[in-house]
Amino acid sequence: MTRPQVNLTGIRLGLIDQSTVVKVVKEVTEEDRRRQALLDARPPLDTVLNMHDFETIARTVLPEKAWAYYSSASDDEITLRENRMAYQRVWFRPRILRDVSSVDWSTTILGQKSSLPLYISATALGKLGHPDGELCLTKAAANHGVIQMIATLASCAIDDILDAAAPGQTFFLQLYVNRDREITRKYVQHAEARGVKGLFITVDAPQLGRREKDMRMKFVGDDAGAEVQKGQDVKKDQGVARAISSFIDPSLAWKDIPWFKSITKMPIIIKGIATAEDAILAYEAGVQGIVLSNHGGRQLDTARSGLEVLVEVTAALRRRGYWPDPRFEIYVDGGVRRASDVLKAIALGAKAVGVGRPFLYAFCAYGQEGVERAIQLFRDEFEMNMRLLGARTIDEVVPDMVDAGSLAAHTVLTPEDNLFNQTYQPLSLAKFKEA
Ligand code: 173
Repeated sequence: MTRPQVNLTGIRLGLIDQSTVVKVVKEVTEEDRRRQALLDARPPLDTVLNMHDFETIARTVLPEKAWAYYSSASDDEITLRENRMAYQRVWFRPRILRDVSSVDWSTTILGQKSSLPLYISATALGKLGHPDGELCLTKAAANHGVIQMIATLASCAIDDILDAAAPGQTFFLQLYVNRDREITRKYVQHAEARGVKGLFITVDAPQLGRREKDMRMKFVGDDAGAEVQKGQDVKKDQGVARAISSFIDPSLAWKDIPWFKSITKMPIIIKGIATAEDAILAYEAGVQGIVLSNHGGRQLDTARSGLEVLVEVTAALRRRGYWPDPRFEIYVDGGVRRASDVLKAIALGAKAVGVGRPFLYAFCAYGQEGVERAIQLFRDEFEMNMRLLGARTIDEVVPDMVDAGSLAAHTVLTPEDNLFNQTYQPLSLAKFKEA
């Protein structure tokens, strides 16, 4: 079959005649054998009980380079860990005797149905961890009514992802803005024409954070790179991420927002807001939403957690009379591992949360089935936690159900999160050359 090829640009690059494609048979290496043995020894999927399990299994079975890229965060990885800790500083105030025999945790995100109050957030380079890459997410999301945000730097081409979709399946697009705006325009318009329902413009990466775990693994080129960068010359000595990020435009500014509105009718969401000041500017710019995010701790280290920023943002928007406003949705991402985390964010005003690494690790460890299991585990946790919280619907998850009084106090001691501490891999220091 001949099929059109599309890259970052969304431009059709021409047709490939499959009869001209030379098949290369790869030799099975010692490393391949070692990895296969690890894959064979994975815990049975029904013994995987939470997102931390997926993370630790992924860490064991992934090639070192892939693990380093996915798990790394910037500088001392303080924000990476704070994203998790912030959830521990919010406590529930559950209500009782409310007849919780039936509970419903479905919602809408940008007017689109979602079976859970979360979406699969964008993560790059899925094929470093699984041969099917992001398609594992697509197929699992289709079976469970979950929305997938497609990453600009996905290993799979956007059209391959959309071609694999079930009828009516919902997608959002995460966008890195190219220095060449014509490329961005075509990419965005192509996504819209193919039915993508929301444009999440990433604004927290004018330069990529230094991720030392990743940088210690020199980028050795293979075929799992981002589809969008195929055929381009990339810098290979600074880790995977830096190697492929040079096209991102650091000159992006508020003045560019009207241009995005002029090229698409998709709702526009600004991803990477970290202060009330910028949330106000976003509202005034007339976009449909914001993601309070520090990019999974991968950009400015010691930036605050999205959850903490959420409290500041809703208060500031409310003071101005901007919020609540059904035309402006607020999302949070970073550090979410449990349905209870999601419910805390919702109680504090989030419409939904983004979950990135946990789904990535689920497919690195078990492919599509792993993602389906991860979604099922979230469902089970929603059912239990909503009953115990006394909320029958997502609308009943209200601010009075949480005590966030300690959230901004960064020194409060809480019981340790043992599962997270076991999966978290401390940074390593410089190594001497072998004698
Ligand atoms: O977090 C990332 O790794 C990321 O978003 C990215 C950005 C540019 C190139 C590669 C990855």
